[in-house]
Amino acid sequence: MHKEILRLLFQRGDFLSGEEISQKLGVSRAAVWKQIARLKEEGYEIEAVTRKGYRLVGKPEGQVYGWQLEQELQALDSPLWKRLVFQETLDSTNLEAKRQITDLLGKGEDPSGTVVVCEMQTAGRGRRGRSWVSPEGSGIWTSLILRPGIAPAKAPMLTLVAGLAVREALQSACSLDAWIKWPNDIIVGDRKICGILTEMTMEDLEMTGVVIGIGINVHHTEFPEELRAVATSAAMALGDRAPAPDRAALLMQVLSSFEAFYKKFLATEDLQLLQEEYNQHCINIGRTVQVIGPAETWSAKALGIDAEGGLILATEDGTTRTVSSGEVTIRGVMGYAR
Ligand code: BT5
Repeated sequence: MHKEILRLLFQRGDFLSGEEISQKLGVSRAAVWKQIARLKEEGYEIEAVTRKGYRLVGKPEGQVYGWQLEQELQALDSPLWKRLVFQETLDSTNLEAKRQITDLLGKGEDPSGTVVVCEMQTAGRGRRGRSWVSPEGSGIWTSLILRPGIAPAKAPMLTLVAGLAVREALQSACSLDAWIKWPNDIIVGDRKICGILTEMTMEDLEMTGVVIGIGINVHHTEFPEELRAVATSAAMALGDRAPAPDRAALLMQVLSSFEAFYKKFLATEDLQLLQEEYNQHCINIGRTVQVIGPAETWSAKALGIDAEGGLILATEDGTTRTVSSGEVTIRGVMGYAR
């Protein structure tokens, strides 16, 4: 029952009388009082004022993250993002998104516009079987479900659309000087703050859905040894300058930025209208990069992306070559990105 009281207090956002709570839940005022005491013991700060009632003033962030997301998604009132699936723990939000697609299509419902979010992933995934470190409460672990009605070969371009959205959101929500590292990383300083993994679901050679997985490090103050040199979080990058952003607010910013870029993508079904903006914010452009292919590693200068999201490179022998994201990995010559 104490969680019910918490939900009521959270939804009200102001004072709620003991009388009203007891009526809503069909319990005595004394029972309400007892549960309020229990919530306080669990770390919730609840103000109690005679004749006004109770008000939630402070909360352990993680515990109300799901409700907050639900409310803020409603407030966003977006024609694109319509449904939230929140779970404390998931293997991977991308896997859950794929399960949602199968389940909902099986019931004749449309899964597009679903936003899957969790507090913690036990099997967070990167590309090519790599793993994504996603501890509890530290980041935004989310997967967006879309059914754009495009050819499957065009779906990887949505990684770049999402990259633009995350970069813009980090800049506008917390003034972080964020850059895109082609094709799927967001970088602050020379370190990775976000990774994006786009996957498709297929049935009988038809694409039934696209899942855009986004992991943003927000509250981390440290990383496992193997990531220390390459990873950062909003909290670490901001340091004493500002508090880390509220995860729900940052995610809403990502969703609304995505919506605007996605509209432009759908207008041409490629990146023509986004190419220029992408190149402006892509850290690799104008720099020499190491291109790591399956058989060889070579250096080239990155000139920009083409309308399909491929990276156009000026090679050392003076020719121009375009590589696709499925084909190569790139690194800076000095460090991870630069
Ligand atoms: C990515 O792969 O960068 C895509 C990561 C996508 C994660 C999201 S979280 C929500 C959704 N659900 C999922 O299961 N996945 C998505 P890739 O480019 O392959 O980079 C993976 C590499 O990044 C790893 O091999 C590590 O070196 C590094 N890495 C792992 N966890 C990290 C973290 N939290 N922060 C920065 N780097 C990390």
